[in-house]
Amino acid sequence: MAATVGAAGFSVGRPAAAAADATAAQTRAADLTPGTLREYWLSVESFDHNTVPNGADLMTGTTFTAAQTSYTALGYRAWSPNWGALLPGDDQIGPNTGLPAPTLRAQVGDTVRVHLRNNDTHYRFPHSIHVHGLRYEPTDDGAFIAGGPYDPASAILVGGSHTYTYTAVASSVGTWPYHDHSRSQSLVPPAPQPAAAGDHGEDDAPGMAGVAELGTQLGLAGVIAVTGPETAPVDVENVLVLIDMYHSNIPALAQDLDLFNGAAFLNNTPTFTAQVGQRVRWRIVALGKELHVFHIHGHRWWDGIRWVDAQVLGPSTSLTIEYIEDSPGDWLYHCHVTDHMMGGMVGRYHVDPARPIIPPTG
Ligand SMILES: [Cu+2]
Repeated sequence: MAATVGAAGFSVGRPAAAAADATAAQTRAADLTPGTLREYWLSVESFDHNTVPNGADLMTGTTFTAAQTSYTALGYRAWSPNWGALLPGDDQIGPNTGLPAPTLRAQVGDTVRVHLRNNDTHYRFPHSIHVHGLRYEPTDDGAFIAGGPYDPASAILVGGSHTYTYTAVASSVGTWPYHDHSRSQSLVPPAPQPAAAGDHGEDDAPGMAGVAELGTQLGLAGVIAVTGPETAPVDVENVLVLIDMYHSNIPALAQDLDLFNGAAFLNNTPTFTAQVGQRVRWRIVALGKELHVFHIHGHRWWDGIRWVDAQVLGPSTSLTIEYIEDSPGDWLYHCHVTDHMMGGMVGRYHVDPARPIIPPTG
């Protein structure tokens, strides 16, 4: 989804110092920064999802039934305060379909507060949010290793919630992933029964069994975009999350798939658009266990050292690509690892010519 982000294009909340609820976390955050408070109300949702809605890989002519490419996905979705109503998609958070997760935005000096509720009624797994790039206390790390089996930040049980507090510091500027980092799980064999009331799982075997970050593979991943005083405003911003899914982990899928924003193959993955003359930014993150090479046909950009048209990224790393659009036409963007292209990581990027300048009449 293309988003228009201007210099003043962020929706902002109230100043941190003016927040009404004086919790310990808030006091801590307010001590760290006097900036703006950006508050997000997110949930983990479980829902049926077809990764190849047009049923075809147009590159090879392979066709799929919906059953072969569908599974029960997990996604973070954004709500109005106190989880009142699901938010419509917009240029700031993205489509809010859950795939990808809502884009979280901040400027240096801001406090970011994320309230997360676990509505995973299908798998009934505990879930969490773990962010990269922002500053936070260990108690808001959200990684299972950081606490006990049911640490409130690292394993939010179904129906439960947790509030995470982060700060955007000078070294936070850039593009970062956030994702589920709760305890490992497995769909093969069937997941353990959900804890009964009063059973906090102390006698379970949390250990290393199962698939690390299975929740992330099922869809719980998104982008954090942090801007600073030097960040240029752009006309178009494309957000892309790269995740690979494995039949061995998710038996509902007939084969392994390599996904852009939860979709595989041309015309299922996002079709991005821009116009000659526009400043374009891509914010891309990868999660999982694969190395990727992100390539845009017909374009080059400065990577800080040299001009490139393809860049490597690996698990939990990101790319921020910027250029002034000068190449009209229909282009491919794709992962250049051939197995990943064949598994679905290919998309369309359409660039319109510059609008003609119409001379004033009269
Ligand atoms: Cu790849």
